[in-house]
Amino acid sequence: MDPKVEQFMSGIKAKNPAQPEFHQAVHEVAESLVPFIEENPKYKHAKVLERIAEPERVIIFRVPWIDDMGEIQINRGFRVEMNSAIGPYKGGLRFHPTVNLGILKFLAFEQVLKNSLTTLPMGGGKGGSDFDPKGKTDNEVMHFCQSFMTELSRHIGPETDVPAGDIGVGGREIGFLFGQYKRIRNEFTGVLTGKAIEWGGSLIRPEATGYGAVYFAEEMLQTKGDSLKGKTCIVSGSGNVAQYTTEKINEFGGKVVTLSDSGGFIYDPKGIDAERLAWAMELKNIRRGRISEYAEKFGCEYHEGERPWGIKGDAAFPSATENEINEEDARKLIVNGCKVISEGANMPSTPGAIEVYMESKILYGPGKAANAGGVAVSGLEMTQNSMRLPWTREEVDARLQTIMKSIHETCVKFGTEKDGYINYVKGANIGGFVKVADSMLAQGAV
Ligand code: NDP
Ligand code: 2IT
Repeated sequence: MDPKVEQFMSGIKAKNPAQPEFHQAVHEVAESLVPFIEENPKYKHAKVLERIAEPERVIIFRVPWIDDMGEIQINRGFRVEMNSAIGPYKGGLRFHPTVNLGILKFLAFEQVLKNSLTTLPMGGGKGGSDFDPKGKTDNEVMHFCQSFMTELSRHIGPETDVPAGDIGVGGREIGFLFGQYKRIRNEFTGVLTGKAIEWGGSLIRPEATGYGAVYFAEEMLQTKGDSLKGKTCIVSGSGNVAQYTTEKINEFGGKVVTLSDSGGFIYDPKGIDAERLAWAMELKNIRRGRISEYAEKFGCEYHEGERPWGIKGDAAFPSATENEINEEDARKLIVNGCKVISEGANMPSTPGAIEVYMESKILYGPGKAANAGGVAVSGLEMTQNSMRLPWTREEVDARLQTIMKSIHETCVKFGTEKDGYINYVKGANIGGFVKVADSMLAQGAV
């Protein structure tokens, strides 16, 4: 390891003990940025790297609520306000039992660079709770969301901090959170994104992360004169990102053969076409069932407790969660002929897996570039809320495509190596950093 990176990381680890995901995210970025900062000493003297690794503010709070049995439950709520150099804090809320401060700091850190890449004026933040929505009734989810927002409402606002969805937070939760914010503050504002279309949401926001990850894959393939048409695709997850990734791959003429959840994965060699996808979406979004039921319904394989990376495919779209592809999985993908990986999830590949991609010189789009379409359309939702004028589907989709192309160009600009290989990790890290860093320099030691 570069001794300068090592020295920087030992400081980060000492200051942020027991936060392995945060260390991992900062390390990946530091490997790209330390050499860049050496060449650009203005950032070094202003300690920009040290500053961006320290949240501007962290809020941790108790979330008490009463379940359907009348029993008091206590969860922990968080909001990490990471960086506001280029706009109000912006980033999702995650409700999942694994949520802790270290996970949210990794996500907020990634979000700062991702949001910068979108070209829109958004700072970075992330929040959530260790609340587990699985097995809870709508009524319990509502009571939890109301209690969570009762505290969070003091810290957010359309010009301050604008949360959205992430794992475990979709349209239902955003509705309950928005309702409580409006009631407490007596303001109808664009304080959250991912709202329903009838009350201030944007068309294409539910689709945006998945669509964007597919647009990004297509951009990467075009650098090789290739496309997704006719390609077999491995998708993990079966939530928001996985669903719309599958929809867009189908539109591009590819074939999706896997979906997964925390129980295992299904392998459908016939392909998850529009009709099967509609069934899976009803299963996941309305009945809130398990992906194993898909295998029962359509008579295909279900691999309990496994992830789909051993299945043969040309393209992979990890769309479930962090560290879901390890080094061994990455090797399996390469051996099976995978040519492109576009990350819908945040940090789904371990450092060992990323090394395998780099050695094999395949097309690898890291999450902060490939999944930025979601937050980009959140930014467009904020614009429409400010104008009080909604755009059509076509208008939003065209802007999303333009943004994904621009992110790709930024990666090419900052990530192309001497031998012509496009290192999208380096490109995204440096490309995202420059705008934030220059803004911090201009704004002084804040
Ligand atoms: P959802 O809650 O809609 O879906 C999450 C999916 O991932 C579910 O299938 C879930 O399975 C699975 N999953 C979650 N945790 C685990 C785990 N620990 N092990 C195995 N499977 C797991 O979330 P999203 O689709 O919104 O988010 C998926 C990923 O995309 C996350 O990494 C998120 O941060 C990222 N992302 C989301 C954006 C958005 O706009 N929503 C934007 C950019 C990135 P199960 O149902 O069993 O829990
Ligand atoms: O990780 C992400 O970019 C998101 N969960 C979306 C954030 C947002 O504000 O739309």
